Amino acid sequence: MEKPMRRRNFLVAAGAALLAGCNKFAESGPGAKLLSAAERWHLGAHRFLRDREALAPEFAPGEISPFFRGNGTTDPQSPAYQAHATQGFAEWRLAVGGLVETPMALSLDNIRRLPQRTQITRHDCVEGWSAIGQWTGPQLSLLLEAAGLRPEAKYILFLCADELNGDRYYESIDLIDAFHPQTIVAHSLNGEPLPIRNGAPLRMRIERQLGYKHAKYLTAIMAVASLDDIGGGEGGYWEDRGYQWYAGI
Ligand SMILES: Nc1nc2c(c(=O)[nH]1)N[C@H]1C(S)=C(S)[C@@H](COP(=O)(O)O)O[C@H]1N2
Ligand SMILES: [Mo]
Repeated sequence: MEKPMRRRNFLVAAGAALLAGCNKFAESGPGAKLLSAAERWHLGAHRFLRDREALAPEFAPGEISPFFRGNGTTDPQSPAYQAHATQGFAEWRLAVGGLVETPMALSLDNIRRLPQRTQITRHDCVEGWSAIGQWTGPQLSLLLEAAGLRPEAKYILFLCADELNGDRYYESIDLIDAFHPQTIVAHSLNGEPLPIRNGAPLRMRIERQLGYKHAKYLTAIMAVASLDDIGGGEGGYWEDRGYQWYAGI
């Protein structure tokens, strides 16, 4: 299982071993050059991870937008989704599967009983609007740890209940974002169950990335080794239409 922490520890250990082992060698001319290259590599890798792990800004309750608009799908039309909505999503299940040791199917109740994180963040859509909302749900890392990622897992795929222009919406992220503390499976917006407009009953919050990464109407979380054979192969509904896969902000 490759978690950012472990990976960072590995980098730190590898860097330290390199530096310790190279000390003598470093006294000579070409050694010094090698060492400084290794040192630069180590610092660069460390800086990269520190940046990817940084938190998105969080806001005060008074800054919450009075209305959090909906975008893209705002009312999935499939009979199955409509039936779930009529039942207040009592039968909704979130599958956690793919390259995991223990596949799971979680009810909303299961999800609400896990340790929760609440965060007030700003959502930025590429279409040129932003909104601040308070989101609550378990960290994705918790679900992935419970399911147990297999070593081949490289990406986390999010499957959704809605179609846009005849294609199923989906998204994906790497393991650094998957284990980021602000990456949560949200069931509430501003202290209330998610409105249908904003992704009921579950949607992702991936706070270091743009709005289209935040999959709504979430039905499954899958660990995969490659994105090539999924959808159009680019890792997401909008990515298949030319958007960047890594939409960092
Ligand atoms: N399933 C699904 N997720 C989705 C979309 C969508 O159409 N379907 N639109 C995306 C886009 S472009 C944005 S900006 C946000 C909008 O979230 P909101 O409806 O809560 O404002 O959801 C994202 N996630
Ligand atoms: Mo968006």
